[in-house]
Amino acid sequence: MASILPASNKSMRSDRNTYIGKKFVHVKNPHLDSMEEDILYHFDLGTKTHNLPAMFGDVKFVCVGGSPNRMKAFALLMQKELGYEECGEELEDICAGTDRYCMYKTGPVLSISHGMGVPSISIMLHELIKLLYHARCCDVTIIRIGTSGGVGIEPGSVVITDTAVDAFFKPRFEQVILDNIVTRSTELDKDLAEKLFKCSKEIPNFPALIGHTMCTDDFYEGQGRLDGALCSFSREKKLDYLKRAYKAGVRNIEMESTVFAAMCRLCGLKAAVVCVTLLNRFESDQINLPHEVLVEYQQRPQLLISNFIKQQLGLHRIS
Ligand code: R2B
Ligand code: URA
Repeated sequence: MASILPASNKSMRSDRNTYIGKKFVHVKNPHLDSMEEDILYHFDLGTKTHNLPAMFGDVKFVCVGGSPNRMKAFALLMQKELGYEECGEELEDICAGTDRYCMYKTGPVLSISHGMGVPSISIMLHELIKLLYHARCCDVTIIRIGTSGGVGIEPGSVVITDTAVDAFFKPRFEQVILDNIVTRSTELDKDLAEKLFKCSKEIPNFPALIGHTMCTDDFYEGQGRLDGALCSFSREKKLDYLKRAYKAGVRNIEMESTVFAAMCRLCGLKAAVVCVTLLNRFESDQINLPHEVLVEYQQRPQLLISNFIKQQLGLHRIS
């Protein structure tokens, strides 16, 4: 597939994916170059049917989150905050041709849903990274905004992840490829996490902290819950596990951060994870917040990221 880097001008490149100081989103798949067309099946987009550079070439921020409604709400918020609403611009789901994921674009900000769990976000990320690559995007920041269970912290706290860890508290993502296990690093961009934390301090009464986020493959037994259809351990064993997680630096638990960190890191995207906690897992397993409280909590990561994006675009106003 065509490269935009002039082959002759090697002096301007510091490595294959950087050109005149710009960091391009890249793929690590030699087979893609020999494909005539790339169909991004779960987005209902493709390189022959859509002009991806024209549609997405200006994207600088990508926000992803589990629920389609929440990602639409985030897109509406960005539309308002970036002044696109006043221009009368309609918000349309770019992936309307499929009901797997939703996608909205407001100027340089893309908002996409990813569903629940590693397999769902992983499929979305493969296609998103290829989309950004085909569109020749550079200097892209990607942020997962979501919900989580807190470990030893007040419900409603927003955790900015420094490192995503697996259920053994290790900073790794294990991908089964053919019949091998390939282990990938889950380190996130520390500078971005610090910038987000600094930004959170500018919002009045905004409870935020930096900590490790544990990613599991299940919401119930996989997160040490006693209230699933199956449970094979005692309350004592559950509490012992959560205490060890806390001691290892874990402050919240969710279901996508390790694969998100691993894939974005390998493909040149600056990545962050920002999740609100809906409960303190030392206290309960069930989420029993009143609806209005749940809605307000879920808006917290959105508020932080919209302020951060405005700040980065030089439109800073805390709201
Ligand atoms: C957080 O919340 C979802 C489970 O309720 C899951 O997608 C996650 O990571
Ligand atoms: N999401 C999770 O994965 N776990 C929780 O406890 C709450 C939300």
